Amino acid sequence: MNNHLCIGPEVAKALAAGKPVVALESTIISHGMPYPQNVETALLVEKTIRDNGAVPATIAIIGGKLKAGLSREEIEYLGRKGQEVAKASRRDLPVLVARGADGATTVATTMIIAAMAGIKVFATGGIGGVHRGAETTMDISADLEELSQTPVMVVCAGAKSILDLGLTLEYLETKGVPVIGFGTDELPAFYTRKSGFGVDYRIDTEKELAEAFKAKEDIGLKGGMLVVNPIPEQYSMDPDYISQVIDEAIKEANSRGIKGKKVTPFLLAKVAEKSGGESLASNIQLVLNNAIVASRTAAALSLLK
Ligand code: PSU
Ligand code: MN
Repeated sequence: MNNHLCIGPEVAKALAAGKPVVALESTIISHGMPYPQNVETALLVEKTIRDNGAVPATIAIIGGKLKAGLSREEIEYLGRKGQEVAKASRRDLPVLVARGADGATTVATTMIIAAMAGIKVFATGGIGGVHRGAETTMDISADLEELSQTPVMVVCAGAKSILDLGLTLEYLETKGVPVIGFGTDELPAFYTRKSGFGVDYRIDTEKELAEAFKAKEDIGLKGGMLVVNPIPEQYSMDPDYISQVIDEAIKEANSRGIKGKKVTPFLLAKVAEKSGGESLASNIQLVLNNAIVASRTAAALSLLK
């Protein structure tokens, strides 16, 4: 297809055989969690996907190649280098590829590379969105634009309230992105199962998720689909506690004048630092939970020919 794309052998084999494949992002590895939990989690997510009948394709840019399916060594490399690896969203692709550089792919870039490779389902933790105060900063994640144009289903645990969740939903509505609650009528807020905001549709089975995605493809509608899957009850956090931590992190970002692509990693790191191990443990569990739903959905989709 293009000589910049490099599909790992296990992924290529699964795709050729029409077997289920689930894409995974790498910003969560390099910028979303500390080492070594980032590497351990990335490998555990891959294992969970295999245990649920699909093949994992962790996506990243390595030496300028758009990789779909990383080796254990490559995951270890990205995890160890952490923030030194450039966070790569859509606008970063041309220069990183031309320079033969490395990049940790965000939701947007992971969707782009997944679609190039022919992967339809992608599991992650949280997506980017419309930031609080975006009416003056215009800080709106490229993830939302990507969801409106690239045909990949993204399974996440909603969005953290480092974002303005109401405005994020409005933006997705404008862009025509279906927001589907998996077993819920409410948008989950990453660490908590509830946010007070409703979703467009509630779907209770992976088979029905697959049917909705297939219908979108059949009618030739461009763009993706956002599935929001609440964190399992036993790992969810106290809403008042986490919202206080997030408010403090945002105040600190504002007072330090953090801007552009640094905003989200700064807030994620601050929240993790302030809430310690508890939020990291929740974060890991919700990603695993999303990997299970994504694997089963990819499996259901592979049967709908
Ligand atoms: N939100 C999270 N965890 C993450 C991210 C967002 O709760 O790891 C990462 C994802 O890779 C997402 C990116 O695509 O941050 C969004 O960055 P920005 O807001 O700069 O578009
Ligand atoms: Mn931004």
